[in-house]
Amino acid sequence: MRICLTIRGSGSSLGLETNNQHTTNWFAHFMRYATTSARNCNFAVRNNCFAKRVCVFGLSMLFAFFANARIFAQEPTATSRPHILLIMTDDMGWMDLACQGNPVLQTPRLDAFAAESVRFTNAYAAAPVCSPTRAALMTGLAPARLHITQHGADQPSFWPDDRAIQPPKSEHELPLASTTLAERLSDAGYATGFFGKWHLGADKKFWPENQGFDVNIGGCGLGGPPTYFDPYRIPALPPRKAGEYLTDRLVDEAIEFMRREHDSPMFVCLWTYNPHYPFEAPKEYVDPYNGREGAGLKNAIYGGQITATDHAIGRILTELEQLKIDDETLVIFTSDNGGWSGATDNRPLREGKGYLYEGGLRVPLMIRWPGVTQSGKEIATPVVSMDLTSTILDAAGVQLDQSSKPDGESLRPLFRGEQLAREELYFHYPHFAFHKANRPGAAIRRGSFKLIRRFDDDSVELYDLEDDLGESNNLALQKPELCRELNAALTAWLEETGAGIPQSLHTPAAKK
Ligand SMILES: [Ca+2]
Repeated sequence: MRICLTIRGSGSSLGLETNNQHTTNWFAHFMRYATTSARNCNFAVRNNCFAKRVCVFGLSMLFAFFANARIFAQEPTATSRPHILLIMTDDMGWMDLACQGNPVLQTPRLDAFAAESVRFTNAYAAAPVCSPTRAALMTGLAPARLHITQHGADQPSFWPDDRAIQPPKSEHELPLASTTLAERLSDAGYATGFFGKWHLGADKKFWPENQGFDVNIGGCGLGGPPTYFDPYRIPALPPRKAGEYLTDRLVDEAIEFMRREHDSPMFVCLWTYNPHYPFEAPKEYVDPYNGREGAGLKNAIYGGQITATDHAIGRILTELEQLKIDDETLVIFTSDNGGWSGATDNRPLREGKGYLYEGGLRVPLMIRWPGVTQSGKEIATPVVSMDLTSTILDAAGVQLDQSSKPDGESLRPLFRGEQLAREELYFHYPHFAFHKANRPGAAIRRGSFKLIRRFDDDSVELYDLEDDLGESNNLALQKPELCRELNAALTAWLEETGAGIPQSLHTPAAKK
């Protein structure tokens, strides 16, 4: 009989070969003890995997000597499964962190995390508004394919009276028939916990506990919290302590889950309500920003929300260290769409939430995957929310069947210095946002070029983001051939995904 035990985080395994079942059972018990002892040892460099391996190997050899069995060592395997901590903020803009270049906002914990991570400089949300990105990340499928393309239920109050087109119907509930990331990881043996904003169905039957999560704290149909202070009036979050701040509470709950479950693989989704409207933050976080409004800060309370969020996320990252699982946890940090221009300064990007310009789509993304990512590295390859789904499944060793056809790719090749297979990213937002100021459209990015098509008049805009990050110089007239090529690719993608397209209201029938 041959058994082997993996030292999580190091990716290494030690094993034993014997014909004696009794010896095998004792070895399993012994190795669990040895591994725990090694993890708890106070090495000079606590996360020194080599030291852990030496310690476990020494103890194992001792056992083998007495048990008269043969010990073997195994090289790191692709089946080592990390814990997964997926943090997604709500409406945090691309420029809303100091490490992203914001000159005012104080985000020391996320800046430190960025320094230990790979930072993606061309990361995109699947959509410029909430729910579609959430659905995309949870399924690995593009919002256009899911027909979940609007922030919650679309409604007449979002439609300008003088509109030339009528937006298509958008689903706003993630169907129970969808196979979610949580369901796939749960099937693979992960404990699954959801903490925060869900926004994928008002009816309880669509909430996280019915979409693959063992635990749901705060996830419901709400797109924003009625208030950030307890009592929150959030259906899936009972009051606890009057005046407590929402993000602190969610992190407390996530930490409690981690303390309980970390002996086996965990999938922890912390999807903060912050820094989405309403503007509310503890005074101690707001005070440093009072009077500092200007470039990089429109609103002192919003600044307080960002720093409060940074502080809370810092606590969960510290907890990984205290549980001694930071070197065996894949941590991903991102946002669900660009910053809302009413709250934050997205410059140098154009516009914000609800637009297909970079301000609406581009988001922070940092990934720390011990043994896989290099600290402090930056990657400029354009990536999108669905890639995170594929990356997580890759890390967990979950194989997708052919029928799943994910719209993302695992980012692991990029960490090895290789390229992704695809050449384009596509976006589809055929709606008017809550602010009604955008034009419904779709977009394609290939290389440094981005083409946006407007559904109201079928016009296109073309930008070279390498030279023109602010999308101020429309090259459509100068590069008609490239426009035709990108527009044709966009048409083919919209057809392939079965995307819902707005209808013209200027037909003879409609004019009557
Ligand atoms: Ca959002």
